[in-house]
Amino acid sequence: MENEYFTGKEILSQPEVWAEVEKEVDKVKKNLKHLFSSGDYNKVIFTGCGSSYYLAIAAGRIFSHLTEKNSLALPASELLLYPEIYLQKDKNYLLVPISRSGESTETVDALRKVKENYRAKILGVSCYGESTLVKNSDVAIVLPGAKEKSVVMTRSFTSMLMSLGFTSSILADKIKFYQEFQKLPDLAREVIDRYKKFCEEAIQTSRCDKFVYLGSGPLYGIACEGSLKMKEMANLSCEVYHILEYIHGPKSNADEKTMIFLLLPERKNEYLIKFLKEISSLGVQIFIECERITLDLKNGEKYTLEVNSGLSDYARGLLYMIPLQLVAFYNTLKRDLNPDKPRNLTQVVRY
Ligand code: F1P
Repeated sequence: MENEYFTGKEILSQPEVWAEVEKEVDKVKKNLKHLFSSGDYNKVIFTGCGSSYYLAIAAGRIFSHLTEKNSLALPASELLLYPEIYLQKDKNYLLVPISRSGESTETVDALRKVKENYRAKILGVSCYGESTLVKNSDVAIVLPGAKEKSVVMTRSFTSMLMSLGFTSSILADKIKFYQEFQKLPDLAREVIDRYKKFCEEAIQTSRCDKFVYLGSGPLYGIACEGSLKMKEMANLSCEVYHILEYIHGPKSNADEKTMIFLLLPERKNEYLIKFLKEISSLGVQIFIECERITLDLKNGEKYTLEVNSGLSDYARGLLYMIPLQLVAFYNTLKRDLNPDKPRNLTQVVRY
């Protein structure tokens, strides 16, 4: 069934496509190191639109943790509408514009404007080597193997994020993290083999029509992207929050038709344990993604997906992404919609 749609094939192709990412990063490794060491950057700004903005959020958090450098993730439109909030004339910036097409209007315009008006170097990330974004970058990571026929981004999102995971590990000189990203293609295969059917059944058996995505730290961008897949393909309204924010108001909307995707970090944290107890009492269905469920977290949750990866939260988020893409895909089919033909959307948004 997945193979009848470009989107399905592209989701399932991720293990093979991810396996090529390291080589593409390797091609520009020297240039990346030079770009990073040659500028005394006050701030690194990750930017993009839509999925690529959510990617910027996830990548920025990985980058800051690994390199211990300041970073900021912004929708490209913020740099066009309010540059004065984020940029100063006497500071040095490394701008990291991210775009599958390399042609989204705000991303390309923001890149040009920042370059013209501020002291900035550009590290572009795209799937298209001939794109405007790549042509205007000082150094670019290009992932042609992650291009897609589908309108919605799946493997391009994960592959570009992975390339920035490798990049952050290289710039921080942290081999342990580099090795974590190397393990991802094989682990992705295992997650798909173990959980494809599980995701399909979770959607088939549920009566939920409200979807909430909760993730913190490096997993927040992943939660945002999970919710965007459900919106774009299945045309459902979704909410997304940093985990504990959910109890500060949004929980008032929770009922038996609410499914909460909880992207658990691997840290034993008293707040998370209390949180899980509280949401378990709301009558919602909980879909947990975690490294391995610990006893005190077994609280009557309905679906528990353990990736069992041995990775830190920073690399593991990529494994959490695949099931979120799958549940959105299956819910689209359940609603008799075509995942390859999302309403009102085109592959590239230009205006
Ligand atoms: C980003 C984007 C996607 C969206 C749609 C249109 O494009 O807005 O998030 O799903 O496909 O394009 P890009 O800048 O990464 O090419």
